[in-house]
Amino acid sequence: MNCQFSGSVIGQSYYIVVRHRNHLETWSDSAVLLSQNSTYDFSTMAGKAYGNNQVELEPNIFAFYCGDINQDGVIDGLDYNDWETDNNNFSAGYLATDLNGDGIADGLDFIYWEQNNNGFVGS
Ligand SMILES: [Ca+2]
Ligand SMILES: [Ca+2]
Repeated sequence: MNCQFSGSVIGQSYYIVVRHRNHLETWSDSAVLLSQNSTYDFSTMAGKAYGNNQVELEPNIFAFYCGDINQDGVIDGLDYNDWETDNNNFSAGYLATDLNGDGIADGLDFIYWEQNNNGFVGS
């Protein structure tokens, strides 16, 4: 993802916050000094996120936790309820319950929710 900043934010430090329709809100580990061409890569280590709150997908490749379908900061049974409704209705499209991004809410998404629910993951 690329973001462009200009004006008074240049030369100032800010936390970077990423919000996604079905992932946990994730903050940078520390404030980042913004310049004309700043970069920040969360994926290089868990510690790039505040509280090391990322999952290691492959050796040394990290990502945000998915499954916070209702965007309340935790992955729990309330998210399951939303997934179950869409799953039972064979819902398809751009859905928060589509955790693997294939356009369908189904059992493949449940696998991601279950893993992060069982890990008591929250922001
Ligand atoms: Ca939630
Ligand atoms: Ca899916």
